[in-house]
Amino acid sequence: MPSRFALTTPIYYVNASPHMGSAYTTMVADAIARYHRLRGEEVWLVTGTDEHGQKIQRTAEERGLDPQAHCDQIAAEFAALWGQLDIYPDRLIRTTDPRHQAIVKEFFQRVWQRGDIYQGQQKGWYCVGCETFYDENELGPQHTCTIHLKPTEWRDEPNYFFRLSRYQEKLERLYAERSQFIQPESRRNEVLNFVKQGLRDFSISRAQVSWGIPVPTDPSQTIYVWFDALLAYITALLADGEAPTLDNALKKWWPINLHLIGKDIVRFHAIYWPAMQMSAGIPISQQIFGHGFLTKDGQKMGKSLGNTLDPLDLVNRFGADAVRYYFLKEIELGRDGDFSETRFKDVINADLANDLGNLLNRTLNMLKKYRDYSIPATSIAVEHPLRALAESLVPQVAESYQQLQFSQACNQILSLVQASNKFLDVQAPWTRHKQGEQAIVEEILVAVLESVRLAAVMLSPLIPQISLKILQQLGFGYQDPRHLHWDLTSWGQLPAQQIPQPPEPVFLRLL
Ligand code: ME8
Repeated sequence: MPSRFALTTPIYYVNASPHMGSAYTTMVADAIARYHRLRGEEVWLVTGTDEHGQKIQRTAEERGLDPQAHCDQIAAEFAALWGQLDIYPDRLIRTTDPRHQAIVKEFFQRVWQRGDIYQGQQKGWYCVGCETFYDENELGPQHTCTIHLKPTEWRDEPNYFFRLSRYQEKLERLYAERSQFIQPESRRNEVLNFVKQGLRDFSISRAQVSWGIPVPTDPSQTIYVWFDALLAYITALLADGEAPTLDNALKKWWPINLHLIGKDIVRFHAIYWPAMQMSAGIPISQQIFGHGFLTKDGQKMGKSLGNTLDPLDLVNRFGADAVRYYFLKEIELGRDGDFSETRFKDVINADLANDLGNLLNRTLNMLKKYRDYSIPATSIAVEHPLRALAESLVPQVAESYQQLQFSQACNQILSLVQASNKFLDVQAPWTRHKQGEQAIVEEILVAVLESVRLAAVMLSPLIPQISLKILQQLGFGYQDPRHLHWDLTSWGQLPAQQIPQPPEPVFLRLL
């Protein structure tokens, strides 16, 4: 049976249309999902929308819309964006899905029966943008939220609380036993420091928010949007038509292998969420990776600040593969990164149009000129420099993907492409052809085309359509990148006599 890999993006708030920040996490998640599929694993990629709570209620009110109608509209925009970016989630979960309500209620009951929920009085500063209470010392001047740069609101109301404090030791043990649980290391250290200061119980209900799931034991309150949203990771595992029970949801894909999130929500995922799982008596998710921010002028790009970059605009102008490639290669996962259109065009033109696209194009043109345009029956010796390089790179690229080091994977794959270009320049098959060295010319062309083939397969999690085009030009009949397999990265699978398609640039230079 193939091994399984389940991963999630955050469940995005529908307070505004999706932007490049939301697209970023989902593109990364899609690349991870595609890599695992390429390895032959069964994959379940979850994304979705977080539709309850005060922030959404207020946004709908401001727009003069019924909250559900508002949510339907924005959720549809998210779904459409994923298609535009060539991202195909296995489940788009919406927290207003009635099946989700059933899962939340059952989970709440379990935690209630554990004795981990009690009634108390919540006093504190609340940021509606973050849907979070903050301590005074975490706020800016005049009690402003440092993320949203807006005033927080004072709250003093009866709420239900979750006994997080009870899980302090168990959480510390979890972090100690599973050193890879929170990644990257810097985020792990932040969490350890935070937990060391002592965990306090947190309120999991709201008295004045009507747009939410009612507390099963007290319908005058609704469940806190974060408690609700985290559980969407469970609801999203239900098969179509399956009854919404925890047992059903957890039986195939649990525990989730990876929660990919931005660094802004690490605390919820690395502290609250495992404690909730412990309380409900279910195994803990395997890993949480908190990536960095896309910034504009040094500030987090976001819906609330309105300093966003529109992913649809980029896709319409440059195509999905270029957008995916830029963000995956140029921002080392875990670090912040800025977007500049000049840099974007430079990277895409250098890597995709010049290095990769041009290599294929010039080699196929030579094949056309110097042969009858079929792949020569030439086997390439193990010690051939391109073969030796490719064979040493393939496992390194696999390791980079495994470690979520996409930037490094791109550089490794490109080094094969660049070496191939250089090889052509130095070997000058055009001169050798003139000198009648036909066998050598054929060997050069086959070695280069084989390298391009390998590069295309290895790049397919990042630029699936360009990879497919390259392989089709080489004469392969694949119709979908999902038909590829990592086994295709072993050298020597370009069939002799195969007829490539007419050479045509796979990627045109951006102007
Ligand atoms: O927090 N750079 O939803 P959200 C990179 N509903 N990533 C960014 C980004 C930026 N500038 N801006 C946003 C929520 N993101 C909750 C999640 S999960 C159970 C509930 C990405 O719509 C990043 O992944 O505010 C961040 O964590 C996520 O969008 C927050 O999305």
